[in-house]
Amino acid sequence: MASYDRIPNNVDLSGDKKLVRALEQWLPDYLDWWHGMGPAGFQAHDVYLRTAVSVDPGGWAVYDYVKMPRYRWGIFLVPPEKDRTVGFGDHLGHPAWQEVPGEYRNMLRRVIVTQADTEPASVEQQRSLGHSGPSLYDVRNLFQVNVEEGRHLWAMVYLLHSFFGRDGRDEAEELLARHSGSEDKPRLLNVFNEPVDDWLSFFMYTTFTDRDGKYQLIALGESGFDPLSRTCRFMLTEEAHHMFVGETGVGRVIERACQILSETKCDDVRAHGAIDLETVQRYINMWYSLSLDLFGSEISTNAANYFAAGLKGRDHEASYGDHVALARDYPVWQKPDGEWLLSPVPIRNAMNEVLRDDYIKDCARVLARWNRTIERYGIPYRLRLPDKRFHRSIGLYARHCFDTEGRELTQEEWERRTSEFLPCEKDRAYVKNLMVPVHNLGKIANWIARPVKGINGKPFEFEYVRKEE
Ligand code: BYC
Ligand code: FE
Ligand code: FE
Repeated sequence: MASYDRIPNNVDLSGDKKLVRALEQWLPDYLDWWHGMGPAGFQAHDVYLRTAVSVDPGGWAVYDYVKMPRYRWGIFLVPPEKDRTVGFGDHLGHPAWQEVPGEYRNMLRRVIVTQADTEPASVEQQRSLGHSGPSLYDVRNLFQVNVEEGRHLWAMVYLLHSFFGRDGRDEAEELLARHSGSEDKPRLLNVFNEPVDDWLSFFMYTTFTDRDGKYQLIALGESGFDPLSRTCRFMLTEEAHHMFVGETGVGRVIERACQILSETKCDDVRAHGAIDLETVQRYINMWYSLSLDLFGSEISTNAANYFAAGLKGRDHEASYGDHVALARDYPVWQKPDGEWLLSPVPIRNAMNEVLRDDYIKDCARVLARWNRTIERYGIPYRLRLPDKRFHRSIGLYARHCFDTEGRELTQEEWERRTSEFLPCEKDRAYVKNLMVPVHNLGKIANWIARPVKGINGKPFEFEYVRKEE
């Protein structure tokens, strides 16, 4: 495959002068954004990073020290499938589109822009965390996630530049102009405007919010617009690492609490400088519920239109018997006459809920693994996922209050009991207080257990991040 050095790729960039020109114009703006909004204070450090260099299953990545602004952000799509067809919706069985179908141009642009917007948003949200990393290993993982989210932005900008002409170039600029938490130009989806300013939040975010990314990418990986599908399927290979960082990060916080509980026979974990399981539960409640909002409304004509058009499918669409999905209903909690009931909704309109339910099952598997750690220490505490109606701000439940069991509360009860469910000021202050950097070789903060192994066969003691000579 032809290569073009400045931007590693498998899309024959060197043969497409117009696209190269568009990307080269965008590149300096991207770098300005990365310097201004990317990881603060570590831009000149050497970081032991993996870089995507191809799409071969066994060898897509190389590991080496890199200064982040010089990371080689590449454009990779999984190889095309011969004679691929649209797998669902009204165009089932038609050849997959290699160009944007005119009638769906706006819809597609909107989905791609929404996906794209989350990638730089996450980098902005996490930009200050390097200063308080619990170990060099963790700081390296943070930066790995950050550069890959940067690459995911490249992946979407490639689609905008290649297939949407002038509009696409304007959208690509806007992606660098909106900022997480900004008053006048915020990011598009709510969670991406929340601060992520402590490491427990970072690990929750990479567990729950990146996992929404996984499910949205799976759904877009089914797309009948082939370049989008192929781009998203390659992004998923990187997403696995982000969720590894989250799940093992929270897992090590839990492990540390358990070590203290069993070594000291004292149930005041905070007295020993670690994070108690009750606080972990409240952080789960918060980040899980915020991430559930990212699937959109339970009943959505947008979702029905995306499905009908063949643009956004279900998780493993091929595993379903019926890809037209016109004849079935899907149960959704509704309150038709004063009582919450699972009521049927035509399944196309419930596609957001279908995907959300698959996500919920995946999250439940993560919690089961965390609980196994607690069980191993013989501690009777168990972590749980709250009900899906708890603490929602998008969709049918947004105007109601629920406890974590899904019992409806009055506004007054909710206000009185919030600190039972969600991290309160005291929790946040406590966690924040623990966030002091431990950047000496082989050392780790007291509130988190060591990882079982290092990166790419290196030991935990490896110098994953080092200052320029
Ligand atoms: N916040 O029919 P509805 C990732 C809006 S994460 C604010 O419910 P739809 C990553 C909606 O735009 C994956 N607004 O929604 C993770 C609409 O607005 P308009 C990102 C929201 O369109 C970590 C209105 O409410 N990828 O990759 O079916 C680190 C009613 O719309 C929200 C995608 O999201 C919200 N949460 O579904 C880095 C995939 N939810 O039209 C990266 C692309 C809804 O009234 N996006 N609204 O102005 C989509 O497929 C859909 O846009 C959504 C929403 C699933 C997000
Ligand atoms: Fe991403
Ligand atoms: Fe991610």
